[in-house]
Formats: sequence, C-alpha cells, structure tokens
Amino acid sequence: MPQKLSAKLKQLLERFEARDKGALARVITLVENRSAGVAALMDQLYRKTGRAHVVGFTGAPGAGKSTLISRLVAAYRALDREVGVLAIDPSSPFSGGAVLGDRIRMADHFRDAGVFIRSLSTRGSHGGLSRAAREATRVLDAFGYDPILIETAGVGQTELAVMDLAHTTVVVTVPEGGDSVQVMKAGLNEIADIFVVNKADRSGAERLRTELDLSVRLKSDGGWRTPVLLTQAAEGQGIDALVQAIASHRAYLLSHRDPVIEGERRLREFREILTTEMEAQVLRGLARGAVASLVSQVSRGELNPYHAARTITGSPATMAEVLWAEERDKETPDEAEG
Ligand SMILES: Nc1nc2c(ncn2[C@@H]2O[C@H](COP(=O)(O)OP(=O)(O)OP(=O)(O)O)[C@@H](O)[C@H]2O)c(=O)[nH]1
Ligand SMILES: [Mg+2]
Repeated sequence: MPQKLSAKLKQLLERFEARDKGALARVITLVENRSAGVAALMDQLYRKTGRAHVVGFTGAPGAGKSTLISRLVAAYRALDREVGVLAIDPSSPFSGGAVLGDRIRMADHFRDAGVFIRSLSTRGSHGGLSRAAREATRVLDAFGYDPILIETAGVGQTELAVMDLAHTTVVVTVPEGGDSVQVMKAGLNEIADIFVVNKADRSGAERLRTELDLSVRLKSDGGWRTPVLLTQAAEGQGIDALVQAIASHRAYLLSHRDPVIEGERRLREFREILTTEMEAQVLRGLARGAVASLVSQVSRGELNPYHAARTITGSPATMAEVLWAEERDKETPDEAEG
C-alpha cells in the first residue's frame, strides 16, 4: 500500500509544481533530512524527471571547480538555460559572498531567478550523502533546471557514487596537481568524459594537456574520445569550448543509448531507494516500541544481538510488527477497510 501524501506535503507539492523556489528549497531540505514522507513526495515528482543533463565536476581541492561552475552558469544563462547547481560536501561552500572577488560573483547568481544553488553536506553515513545528492538532483530535474551542475572534491566512495549520477563527468586538473601519472593513479581517467586543465596561466599546463591527451588516446573504447581542454576559469578563458564539449557529449550519449547500462543504472537507484526505505521503516518500527521486549533485552545486554535480529527477520509476524508499526498506528478502522 503506497504511503499517501499528508495534507501539508500535498500543499508543498502544489507550490513546487507552480515553480515556487521556496517550495523547492523546502523539498531539498526534506530530502537532506531524510524526513518521513519524502518517498511519497519523490514518487509524485518522479514522472517529471529525466529531462535534465546532469554534469558532474570533480578534481582536487582548489583546482577551480567552483570558479569554473560560476563561469558556466553565466554562459548557460546567456543561452537562456535555467541552471541548478549542487555542491556536495564542499570544503568551501558556495556562499552569498564573493567567490571570484571582482567580476562574476556567485552572489549575482543567487539573485538570479533562473539559477538555483545549494550545498549538501555530510550527515550521518556517506551513503546518506550520495542518496541525498541523487534525490536532490531528481528534485532539481523535476523543477525544470537543465543543466544541473554538481561539484564534488576528490575520488572517495561518496564522490564516485555522486559521479555515477552524472551523465557527463568533467575532471578538473591543474598543472601544480603533479603530472598525469597522479591522475591515472586516482582512476580519474576511467571516469572522465571531459578533462579540463584549469589554471592554464600557470607553467606546465601545456605539458599536462599533452600527457592527458596521450593517455585518453590509449583508452580504447572506440566511441567517445575524451577531449582535454585548457581553461583559465578565473579569467573566463576556455569556457565556450567547455560548454561545447559538454553539449557534444550529451549528443553522443543520446545517439549511443545503451539499454543494458540504463537498466543497471535504474536498478542501482531502485535498490538504494528500497534499502533506504526499509532501513528507515525498521528504525522507526523499533523506536515505536514494536518488539519492545527484544529491544530492551538487547540494550540491557541480556540478549545476543544476532539472536534478536534473527528472531525478528525469521518470523513474518515480528517482521510485520517492525515494518508496519507506523501504518498500524495511524490506521483508523475505516481506513483499514480500504
Ligand atoms: N591562477 C589561476 N587561479 C585560478 C583559476 N581558476 C580558479 N583559480 C583560483 O583558485 C582558487 C580555488 O578556486 P575554487 O574555484 O574555489 O576551487 P575549487 O576546486 O572549487 O575548490 P574546493 O571547492 O575547495 O575543492 C581560487 O582562489 C580561484 O580564484 C585560474 O584559471 N588561474
Ligand atoms: Mg569549490
């Protein structure tokens, strides 16, 4: 029985559908906090998703990802595109203050109705952050932003999971980041659809570009050939070529759709949603005092946790008690009929 939307969430959904940015921000906060009812809300929003081009940016801290994204936002706005930006667990979160000092300020984008910028940060487990990123991306997509630009630093588990959301992955490197060997070691060659060598004003940029170019030629997947672009984000140089490369990659993807890869992607999302839902439901079920005596015996150290867990999962009755505690609590006799 799918969960029904509460009156409050229904109202929020109506405001969201009327493209109220306050409602959008609220929905993302609910997603971030993993609030109850989010799954029902996402269920309603899902049909409006699948339109946006999602572009992920990764690279070492300080490589210039935010600066680059800020420039791209301006370039897309000039093309009349509405842009969503998500910064995942940023070391230096986007703020209303100056990111670039002088010319383009992130603050200008914050005031622009055609741009939505949000930072998501770590709460609880790392898995939680990639789930929140996935859902926030869906939400921005449903709201109508296209493209959606996602910034993440490094190549840990979370970052790779976040990059899995992106249709196009841009790896931002810098001359002082060492040579291309470092890039290869970090496995970035595997995930890069586009390489950017930023800070092209610094020495060594041309050499790094050549090395990366050589390494992508060795990557023999026959199809897309990863371009290596020089940029100076701070000066706004090389941005148009990057916009074009992103568009080319999107066109490539649209003409080379792979049903197997798409199916795997959908299944990964489905498993994540299902396990998240089950976990949340179980935790709420236990907290609501279902199977209360087992729980308190475990907490007093009187019962082996493995034994308690097997007692619950091994019996349909106790399992139902845990999983459906909430439904049972709120069911009134006449709802129970239907
Ligand atoms: N010399 C030079 N500096 C740049 C260039 N692009 C960005 N920077 C500077 O590099 C610094 C870091 O830029 P950010 O855009 O914050 O880098 P980031 O990759 O987002 O950093 P984190 O979010 O902390 O990982 C800032 O001081 C920028 O002004 C460039 O092309 N040349
Ligand atoms: Mg940044």
